[in-house]
Amino acid sequence: MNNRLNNLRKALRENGLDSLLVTQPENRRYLSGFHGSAGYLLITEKKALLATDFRYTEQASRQAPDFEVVRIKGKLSEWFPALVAGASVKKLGFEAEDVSYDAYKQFSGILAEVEMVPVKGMAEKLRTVKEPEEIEYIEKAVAIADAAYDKVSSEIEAGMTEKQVAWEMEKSLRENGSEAIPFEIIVASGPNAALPHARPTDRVINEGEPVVIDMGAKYRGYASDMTRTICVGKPVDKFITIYNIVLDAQEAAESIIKRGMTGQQADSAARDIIEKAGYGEFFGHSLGHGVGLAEHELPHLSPNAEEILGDGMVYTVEPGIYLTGWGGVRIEDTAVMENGRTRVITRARKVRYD
Ligand SMILES: [Mn+2]
Repeated sequence: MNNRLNNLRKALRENGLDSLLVTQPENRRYLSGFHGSAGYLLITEKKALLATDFRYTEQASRQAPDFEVVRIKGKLSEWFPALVAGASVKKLGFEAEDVSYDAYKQFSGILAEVEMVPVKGMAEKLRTVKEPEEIEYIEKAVAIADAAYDKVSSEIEAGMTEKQVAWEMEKSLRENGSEAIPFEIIVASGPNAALPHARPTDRVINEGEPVVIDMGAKYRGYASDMTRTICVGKPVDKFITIYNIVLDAQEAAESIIKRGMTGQQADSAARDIIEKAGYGEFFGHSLGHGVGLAEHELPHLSPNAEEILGDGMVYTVEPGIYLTGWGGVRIEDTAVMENGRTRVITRARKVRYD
């Protein structure tokens, strides 16, 4: 935990700041250990303060031993100036992507001698490289989703609705130990499968058509993310053709993506195959994203991502092809970079057609 604070202080120095106000929930948890849903971290070279209200002060003291817990009450204008003044802050970074315009006005209007400096991605970048314990938690979240998927997918029949399948998956995630549902489960059948982020509907699943199922579990705060595309009954030829292109692209990417590549190069590893097969324009999203305390985080594996991939990063590999009016195929694994290579964590059943 101390290591995380040290790394953040190093980033502050590199950015010419003497302090950071952390408001983003996952960053707050990552840096302090505090799980509560409300609170502010004020981190300086010497101090680590966690300001939270009555509901959370006891929890904060237990979960964030490296932080001094400050109980706050009432309006921001009543407690924020004292908090900042007590920490002898001059150049205070704030998380520009998290602080609302209204909150910013309140923060910046309070103390004339404190300069508020917007920062982007400072704690997020630290979160990109996982510690062994974090990888363990993600592996557990992956295993929970794998078990739920393997059980429920074997019970899917024509005539069930998307919503019914999604609910069975949700129950099974919980039964297998998921502490929350990190994002709404996608079950998209037939033409609905052409929408990458479809919501489950009352549509009845028919034989021969694609069914995209995208789901994840949560364990000790860490998420997993996976997608499988299946077909009830005998698939039409078109399904097999599209499916095999997507699977080839995914397997190629999983063997090609290595330490030192940019997110863009990683993305190309799959995109090149889909483009060569003539479906490039139907793969309209990026190949993958980081997974951790948030189900979508850094790094990006996308056509314009310049960040370099390295050991300890956890990311999804999820190529897809979407054809309006027909449907779509997406196959997604969660993976970790280890010893310079991509190690796939997801083990949920994956259909293969020869
Ligand atoms: Mn994903």
